Amino acid sequence: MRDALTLYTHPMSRGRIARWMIEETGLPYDGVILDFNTSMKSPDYLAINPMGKVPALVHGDMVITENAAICMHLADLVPHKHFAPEVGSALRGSYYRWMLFLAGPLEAYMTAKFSGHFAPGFSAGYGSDGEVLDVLEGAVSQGPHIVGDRFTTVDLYTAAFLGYYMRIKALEPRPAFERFVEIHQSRPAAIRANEIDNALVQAHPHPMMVASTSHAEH
Ligand SMILES: N[C@@H](CCC(=O)N[C@@H](CS)C(=O)NCC(=O)O)C(=O)O
Repeated sequence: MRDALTLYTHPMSRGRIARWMIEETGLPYDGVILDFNTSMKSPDYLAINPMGKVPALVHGDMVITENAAICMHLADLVPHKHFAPEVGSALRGSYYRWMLFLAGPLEAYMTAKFSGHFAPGFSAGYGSDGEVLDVLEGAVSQGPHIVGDRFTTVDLYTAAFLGYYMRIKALEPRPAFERFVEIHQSRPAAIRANEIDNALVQAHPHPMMVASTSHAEH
């Protein structure tokens, strides 16, 4: 029997990215909802993720944190679904490139933008003047898939990431971003994941947000 999978998340968090991915795999899993500032900072959870953040995935007795790592790991568990290009192929290199581009420069840029404090473009991975967004816009404008000609975890992570930041109004919508999100968020697993989290929002409100929309999250 496969080692058990447990997803620790909150319905108004970036844990929605991991939820969508785990729903894509079709693998059975347990979802554990943690609340901000309370159970997310409990000794029991800090023993799992010392950052006290969601999402985290426990697979057997192994902990995986960081959305990008969780998504790539889940893709590897279902190789027949081809969510990740073959190891060693050129496409695999491109897959790593974009996953890490989002997890690194783009996430750092969004955090800097939110706080209003940007590092000098010369040393910051995200460059200057929103270059990182222009580059991503170029990537999502080329077609429905960023890597190769089929849906991969890069498409999921990008669509979930852009959708998340546009919904919380931290990112100004661009037509190319909206189009890309719309294409991929109509996948049955994305719809299912949203329904699961939407149903949990009322019981697990975000301390800093009013849960008003069907896609509310933080
Ligand atoms: N880079 C992380 C970000 C995780 C993160 O910051 N999660 C936020 C929610 S969106 C969180 O758990 N915040 C609670 C806290 O820091 O107390 C990832 O992509 O998994």
